Amino acid sequence: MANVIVIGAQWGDEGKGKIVDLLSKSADVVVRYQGGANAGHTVVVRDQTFKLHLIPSGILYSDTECIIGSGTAIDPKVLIEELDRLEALNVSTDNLWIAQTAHVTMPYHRMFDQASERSRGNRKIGTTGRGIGPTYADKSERMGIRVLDLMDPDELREQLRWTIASKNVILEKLYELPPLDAEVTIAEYLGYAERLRPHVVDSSLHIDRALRQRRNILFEGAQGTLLDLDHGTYPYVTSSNPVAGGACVGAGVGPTAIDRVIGVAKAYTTRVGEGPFPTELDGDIGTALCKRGAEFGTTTGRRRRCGWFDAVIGRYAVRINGLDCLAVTKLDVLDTLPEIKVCVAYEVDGERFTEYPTSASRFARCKPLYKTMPGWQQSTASCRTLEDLPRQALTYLKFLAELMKVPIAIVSLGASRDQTIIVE
Ligand code: 2SA
Ligand code: MG
Repeated sequence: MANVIVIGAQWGDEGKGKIVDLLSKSADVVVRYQGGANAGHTVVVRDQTFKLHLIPSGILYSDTECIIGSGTAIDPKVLIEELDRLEALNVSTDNLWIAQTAHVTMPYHRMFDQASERSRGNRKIGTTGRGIGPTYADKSERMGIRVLDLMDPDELREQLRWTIASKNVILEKLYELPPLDAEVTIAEYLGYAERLRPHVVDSSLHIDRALRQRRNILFEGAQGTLLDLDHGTYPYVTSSNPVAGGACVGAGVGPTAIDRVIGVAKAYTTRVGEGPFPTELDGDIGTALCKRGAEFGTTTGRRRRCGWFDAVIGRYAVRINGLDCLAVTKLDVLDTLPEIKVCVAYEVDGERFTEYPTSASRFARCKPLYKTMPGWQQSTASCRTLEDLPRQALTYLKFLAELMKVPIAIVSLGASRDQTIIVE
């Protein structure tokens, strides 16, 4: 197993949660390295389904340590709700650690996120409204509240009095919203601090000890490559770095610590929020994929846009993340289709090209060029080896691997742990 990064190779929701869950069995430590309460995956614990936003799903294995790393944006309220839920189900949270250098999402971040989206009109990003962008903006602006500030009552009071006074000007003057009461917010967050205090650590030191003990570490990305702040479809991106390189920064480890990078991609493509999406399907097939794939946001319940597999962005994800291999998920969602298309190149202004264009406006004008393949029109849900797959399904997978020039290591055919093919 060694030290592995798991990233999303598309626009998020690739099914990383399931792959991380599978790999967590052999991991000693699972580290979330970016993002915040915008992420979401559904887990089933003792017949109860619920949603995790911040806590790695490794928490369900009693021996696995889980770390919410330095590069994350932590909403204490959401985190405490998750802790309470887990504890109510007798899942121990003793092994959960929170980086003291992670940034804290405050009420004004959520208010700014939502107000800014409203004021953007048709230029809105389609954010989750969880305050992610403003939290990272304050981090860059060097006026963020970090977990270690939250743990120091005097420091927190001083910082928040000053910060809220300046945020209130924007709330009132720019967004015509009521100001926040600094003392009320301070009291609320001091309460959260006491609940979280036992979990707060120097996370990079914690991870370094695990590295020296040669324990297996899994770095879990949230969102996906095309939502990366630097390498995604800017400005329609999130405000952190989901790409593999983000794992080193967000966890506080050097690149030499990493042994393997696994990209997770759906057998088709989805995107939630605004922004260009060349292979999007507006008609019946898109609706069918959405229905069969239950494509609704875990955090917001928004309908995800659906489309064909895009090998151009797939190749881009291989390049940006240095992928060693791929996990292809939700292959079973394609089971009923008579034919399946794969985007192999784009066309813009009559010109064909095979690399992802870095200009957003050019990307928005890309027309997908497809190769059409026959469907298999039978259920793959119970396949457990590549040999069990219908011939057309195997051909489809081989074609994806060939286009992206990476081997496929895992194929997922349903939500449950056993609906998986591990390629030897
Ligand atoms: P934000 O809230 O500032 O990060 O939004 C910026 C863009 O990033 C997208 N984004 C996501 N895309 C897919 N899945 C995400 N998590 C939830 C889920 C989303 C949900 O697992 O389903 O419930 O709606 C996620 N988080 C952020 C977002 O759509 C914007 O395009
Ligand atoms: Mg998700």
